[in-house]
Amino acid sequence: MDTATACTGRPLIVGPPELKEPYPKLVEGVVVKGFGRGSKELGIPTANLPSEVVDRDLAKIPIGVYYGWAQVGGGEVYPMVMSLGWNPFYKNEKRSGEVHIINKFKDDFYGQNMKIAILGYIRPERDYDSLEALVTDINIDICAGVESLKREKYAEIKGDVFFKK
Ligand code: ADP
Ligand code: RBF
Ligand code: MG
Repeated sequence: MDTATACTGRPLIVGPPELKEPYPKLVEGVVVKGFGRGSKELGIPTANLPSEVVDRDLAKIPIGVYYGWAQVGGGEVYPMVMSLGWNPFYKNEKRSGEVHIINKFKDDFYGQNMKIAILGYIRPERDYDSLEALVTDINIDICAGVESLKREKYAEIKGDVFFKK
């Protein structure tokens, strides 16, 4: 889908004007295999966090869709959108945390350490009548994430020591 079509229908600047509790939420973990449902084939691969990390570090964060920064293996820091929840469309039985990094990678990076800074909330999780409707909404999330991250207060966090350690 082209960006002009994807980026309509919902507000694109989301999240609070100031960063406050619980943001920035800094979390890291090794990228694990997910459900293998072909997110990659849809053009939206999601790097899944280990369930221990989701259960320990993301227990208090409400389920939903978020935006922030992500870094793999100490490399560059990119924009990301994350789904935290039960994926009602697939009726998962476990809460998962999956991160779509807004960058084209040459190779997979399973087993590598991923650091994320969660910076704001986009929307609640939803159920959908079709896979197409889910993908359309995720593409709007990507636009909203990119647009929202352009605000100045987020640039600082991109350069935070968290990503330099
Ligand atoms: P799985 O069900 O195993 O999570 P996916 O289809 O969601 O499979 O693909 C996720 C994998 O794709 C990630 O673990 C990572 O190795 C790779 N990948 C490549 N590009 C990206 C990207 N931009 N964002 C997230 N993961 C990516
Ligand atoms: N799954 C859902 O069931 N409901 C959602 O609202 C939902 N939102 C998502 C938002 C983003 C930004 C991402 C990356 C994933 C989302 N998912 C959601 C998870 C999706 O079902 C999962 O990544 C599938 O593997 C896509 O095929
Ligand atoms: Mg995945």
